[in-house]
Amino acid sequence: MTSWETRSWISRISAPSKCPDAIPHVFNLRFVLLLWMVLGASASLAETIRAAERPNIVYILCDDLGYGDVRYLNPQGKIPTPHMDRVGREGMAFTDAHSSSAVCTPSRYSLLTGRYNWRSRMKHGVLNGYSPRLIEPGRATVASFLRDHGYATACFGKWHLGMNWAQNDGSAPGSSANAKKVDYTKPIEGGPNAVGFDYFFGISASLDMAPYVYIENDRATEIPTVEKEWYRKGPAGPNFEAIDVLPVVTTKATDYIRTHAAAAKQGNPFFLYLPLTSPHTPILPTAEWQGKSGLNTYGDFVMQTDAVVGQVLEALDQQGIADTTLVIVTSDNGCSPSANYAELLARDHNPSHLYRGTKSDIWEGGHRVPFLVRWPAQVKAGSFSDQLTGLNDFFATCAEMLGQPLPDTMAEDSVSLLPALLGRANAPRRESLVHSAIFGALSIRQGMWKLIFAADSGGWTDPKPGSPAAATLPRLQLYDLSRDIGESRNLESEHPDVVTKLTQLMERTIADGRSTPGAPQPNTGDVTLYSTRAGQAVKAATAGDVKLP
Ligand SMILES: [Ca+2]
Repeated sequence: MTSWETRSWISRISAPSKCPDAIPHVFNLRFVLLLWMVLGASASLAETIRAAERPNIVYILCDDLGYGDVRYLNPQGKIPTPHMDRVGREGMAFTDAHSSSAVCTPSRYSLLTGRYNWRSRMKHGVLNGYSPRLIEPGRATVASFLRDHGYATACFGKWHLGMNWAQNDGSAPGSSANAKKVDYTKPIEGGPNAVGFDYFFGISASLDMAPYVYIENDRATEIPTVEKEWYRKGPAGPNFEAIDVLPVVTTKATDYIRTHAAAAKQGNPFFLYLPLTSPHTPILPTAEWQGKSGLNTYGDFVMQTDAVVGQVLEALDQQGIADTTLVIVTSDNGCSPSANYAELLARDHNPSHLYRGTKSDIWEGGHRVPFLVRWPAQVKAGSFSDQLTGLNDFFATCAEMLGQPLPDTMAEDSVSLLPALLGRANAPRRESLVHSAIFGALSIRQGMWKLIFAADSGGWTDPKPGSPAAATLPRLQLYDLSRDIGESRNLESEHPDVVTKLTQLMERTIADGRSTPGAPQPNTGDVTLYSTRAGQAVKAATAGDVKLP
């Protein structure tokens, strides 16, 4: 029985109202038998964990780090990444892992909620630094779930999921995205503290988005009295400098490990979510790293990002909690064109590795991400997994790790990776996985088939959505990734049966409001399967959504 099926039955157990009273007797017997089998299967995994103790969890989310930037996954890569390589060497590397979106905000939504981003109100684009909260009030996150089960929870770094800045004209917080109306002296509602984090220190959105101030819990640490510019001009604190953010956040995060290690050893584990601001723009390596890669400033910044991973590992080692801490290192989307691919390719380094496209695109370069998991107490060192997985699977993985059932209203698109991590996966866990691109294009993977509901890249790579070139192409793209990992040969006209089957699967996935077994759930706003949005349309999009540079 797969964990996917396990979850189905556990969900039913947790929601007895979903089991009709009038089910036939024979079904009752089958149900009891299955219940016994499921509880037995589930308990065996949970017991394994209990025997070891619940792990601390450190989730390092790099920003725009490409699959090909990690040397362990791309031996031809030209950027030294010794610390990420160590995580892989001492743990498990996933080679078919995906962010749910090809851009920042939506991927973070899926990571924390276990629900596909396109079910939220955000159908395209990303938030800015003043956008109101995206995670729906009342919705559980993996952080609130872990906190409810005894974890100390903290987030350090780039939030980028919206927060409700107080307005100085008396309007409700979150009712406006107007920077000029923000009252920085007031508490910020709807931020990390509101969705499950005991503690937060970081910035509102990307490091090139105002306001340029640090936020501690629900307060700005200084009033932005000046203007500064990192790609975008905006209100800034006099003491805030973008180049300092990565080192400052790293110090705070490693201090957190040091101050929570003693409690962790006594059975009070922590969840440390560390969404880094790098190697996203502004590409600002500190003096120590400038010129180090011999490639370009992006290469230097990746090296500095890797060193952050090293500092976290070192803190765990020093505190003697490395064995009982689950460390994940991954990225929220593929590498951005801002890295300067031309410069990097000229030096034989391809951040997208074998994959077509970049951040923003529906092709693999947009969303196939490095995904390394180290947990010495449980995960076999030096192991690899080719299981299809998404960052949205983290929530169900934690739930199964704790032996806790997920109600139907939580983590609707999350499938536990625990069997894979424990080396007990003898079959794929996922039936399918949906990807999304910056302008709202969707695609679905099943096995090695990938059907894209768009004619174009869905993002910034040519042919762009709405371009004359895109208008000449078939409306759909179908690729067989087992033979064509570079998505170069569109097979949609040769395999109409596959197109039909995957289209029906996608339609059902949308209509059910979930992709895991359980009671159907509503989407937040209508979902458009065949996106017709082009870049221009996004510029005039809903307030609070902005296009990236
Ligand atoms: Ca990103």
